[in-house]
Amino acid sequence: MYTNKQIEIVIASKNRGKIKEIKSILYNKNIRWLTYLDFKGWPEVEESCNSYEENALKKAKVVTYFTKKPTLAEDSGLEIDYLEGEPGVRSARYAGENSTDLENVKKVLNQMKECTFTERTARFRCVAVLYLPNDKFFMSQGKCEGKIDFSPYGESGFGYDPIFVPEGHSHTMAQIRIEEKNKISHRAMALKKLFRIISIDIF
Ligand code: ITT
Repeated sequence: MYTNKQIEIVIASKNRGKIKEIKSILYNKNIRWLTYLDFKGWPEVEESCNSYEENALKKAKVVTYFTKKPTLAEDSGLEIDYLEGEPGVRSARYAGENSTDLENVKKVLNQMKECTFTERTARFRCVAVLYLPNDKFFMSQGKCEGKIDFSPYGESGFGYDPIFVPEGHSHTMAQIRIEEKNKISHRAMALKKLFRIISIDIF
């Protein structure tokens, strides 16, 4: 049911690139987004699971229990065929705990020195979860196919965007505007699906 009241949803992420994209993909005047900046004592969630589903669910549940509010979390990663699916769920920490985006990108390029153009296929995956304080939750997935470039290009986005060329494009994700990325990204696919499923329940 539609009401004029704004609902508050917490984004369970400390990744500023992700937070910016989530707010932009799900822009809706009926939603007031809250983040870790709005709370004291935000819990650290160890992403120890081996699947995007388990990690996303864990982040969403821990933060819902902490904030007592509906919470949106997502777990995402880059899967490179030449690297047998790596970095996958370890994408954020591929070059080590607390590694920077640049260090992760360098490690990927280093591992792919011998890889030919045709073998450079990859995809971003995202699993998104909305968890409610009554323990009901909704989950959805999205992916975006593409190729790994030979060098980094572009300044926008975050993570592996400078080396990921989406299928049908000639530029990396970091060379296109956020509005363009949000039409094709794994995150946009997962979040739009999720909000189609839940809009009836929460509005
Ligand atoms: P939170 O857990 O706090 O949300 P995180 O960065 O640790 O932040 P993940 O564990 O889901 O999030 O790791 C996702 C990583 O995958 C992210 O750090 C990037 O390295 C990569 N990644 C995911 N989506 C991406 C995108 O749209 N563009 C570039 N890299 C992306």
